[in-house]
Amino acid sequence: MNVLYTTPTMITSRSFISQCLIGLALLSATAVFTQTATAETITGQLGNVRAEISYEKPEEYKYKNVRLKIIRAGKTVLDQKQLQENEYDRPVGNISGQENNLPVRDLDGNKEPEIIADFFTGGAHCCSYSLIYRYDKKSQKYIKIRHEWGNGGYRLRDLDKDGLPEFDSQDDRFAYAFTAYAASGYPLQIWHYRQGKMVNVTRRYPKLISNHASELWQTYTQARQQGDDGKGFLAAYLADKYLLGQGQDGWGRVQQAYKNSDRTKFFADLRKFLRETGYIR
Ligand SMILES: [Ca+2]
Ligand SMILES: [Ca+2]
Repeated sequence: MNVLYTTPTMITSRSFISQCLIGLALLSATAVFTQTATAETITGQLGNVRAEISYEKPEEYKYKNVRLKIIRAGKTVLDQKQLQENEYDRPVGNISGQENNLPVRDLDGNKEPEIIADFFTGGAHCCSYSLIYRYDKKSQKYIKIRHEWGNGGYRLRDLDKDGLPEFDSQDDRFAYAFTAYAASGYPLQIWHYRQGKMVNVTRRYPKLISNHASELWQTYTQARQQGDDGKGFLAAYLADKYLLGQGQDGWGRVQQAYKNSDRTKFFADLRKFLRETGYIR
């Protein structure tokens, strides 16, 4: 498949996926030789909170004895066996590949670190997800949520410079929506974590959305030059434009650009899809 169609965001997730496909055994996790030669751990720490995911290397794609431990000031407060929800799910450390460590970060600014355990479910593309653990002071236990990233992933970046990381991602619902995977485009999607929940805060970043929309338009142009109809990129571009409150302007450009014979159906499908996905409100 043609990968020249990728936007910078997609390249990030692609490289993550290829990394997974090349073989998770190559993940630069720390080898621990205490129990068996195949046991590995991924660790992370912030302040006195330390988290460890341990597992045994894949055998017929199954990761064995996948276990998460969270240790506070030397005391183990969580020790969860078979942490992943499916026996084929593989721990990937930091999904973005920026670090090899398990992310232990204060995501919401309450001075208490959260733990992000990322998994990849296998398959050609799909899927990755995060289990995010926060400490509940009342019960003195960790409570987790699961967030799906689909074919892509995320990068932890402090986009608004407030000292707390955002999850810089893309809307995976656009995968295969109008075209093949390789020619799919994705609107920008930014999440943050507050009070134990993931919140979609994309609309708070108009400048980033605007840049993203321009990149999608460029990718659309390149796709057209290479013989693709570019529908996947036009769809994502229009979604970005709706996020900016520029839906009408976006439609104008899309309708001017797309002249293929299925245009009436494409525009109707696109409008319906953008309604269903919440871009058209
Ligand atoms: Ca926190
Ligand atoms: Ca921030």
